[in-house]
Amino acid sequence: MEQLSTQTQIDLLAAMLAIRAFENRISSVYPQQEMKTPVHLYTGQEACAAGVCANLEREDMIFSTHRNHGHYIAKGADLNAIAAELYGRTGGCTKGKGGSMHFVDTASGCMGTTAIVGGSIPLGAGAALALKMRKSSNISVSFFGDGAADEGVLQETLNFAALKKLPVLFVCENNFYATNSCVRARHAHGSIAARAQAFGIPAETADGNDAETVYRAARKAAAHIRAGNGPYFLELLTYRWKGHVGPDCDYEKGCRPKAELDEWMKRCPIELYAARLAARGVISQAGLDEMKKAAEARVDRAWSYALASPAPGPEDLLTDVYRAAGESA
Ligand SMILES: Cc1ncc(C[n+]2csc(CCOP(=O)(O)OP(=O)(O)O)c2C)c(N)n1
Repeated sequence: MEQLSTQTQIDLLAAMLAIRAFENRISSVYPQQEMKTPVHLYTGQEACAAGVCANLEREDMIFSTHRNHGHYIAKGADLNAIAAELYGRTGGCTKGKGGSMHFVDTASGCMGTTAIVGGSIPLGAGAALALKMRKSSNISVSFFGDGAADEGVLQETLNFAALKKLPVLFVCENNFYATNSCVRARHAHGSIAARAQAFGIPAETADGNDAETVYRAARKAAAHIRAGNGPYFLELLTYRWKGHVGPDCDYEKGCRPKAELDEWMKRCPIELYAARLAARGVISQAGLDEMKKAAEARVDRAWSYALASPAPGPEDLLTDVYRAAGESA
């Protein structure tokens, strides 16, 4: 198999390190209760966002869910603005009105995230329809979880996307849990990808903890879509390390077995990939340490920006809520 360029390998690792550093920072400061938004952490799933977004151009669009931070960081969203959003500050990407689950950064193609489970699925297809009607060469990506795959809207959207050959990539990050409900208690059939195949959409299931496997699968998918062949579906098998919401793990509450979490933590996507790059001679231990420091420094800068940003005042309550007459969208 052809080796990825050195730059691509480094970029994949750097994206995962940035996501991990951002999420770790949230975990460590969250107990201070300064951050009033709920947070759904992405820790453990970094290879999915990094591997998919490395194949996207800035003008390609992504749509995400309540577990959105990783997708936005990998797609190149303004880190300062998303950190400020977590604190509800005016410098936030929605001026502090959205919080963690409602990031928007259109300049980087991060079009929006929704806390309605399954909501990102039709949004991605709708954007793809617009791209197609405008004869754009860009594509759109819907990220969602295994729980969202249980919503009827997935089948409706798959049918429409296949019928209209929309330039949309569906990425289901199957982390085996929807809140506290395990996939084995919900699904009669093991494969989520098979649902897309039933509509004639090419689909594959891949190891979502292996950045290069995700990258190659997404590269194939993006090439298929950009060539005008219509939608593609990826099911990425992965695992979240934290509880459904907040910085704690949830095995203590009996939500899932600790042994299962331990097994997945042994397959940390970042450690796996860093070890592979070290074995290939692409990075040294010192190089890895430098990359980690650079990720921390980016997060430090984002936090300084966020905390220096003013909180909105009462006069901001009704701004940006409705579009004024004559104002463009
Ligand atoms: C339509 C709808 N139903 C239920 C909820 C409550 N809820 C929020 S997140 C979630 C689980 C989502 O699981 P999944 O799609 O697998 O994403 P994950 O949290 O694993 O990333 C549920 C049921 C909701 N927000 N929206």
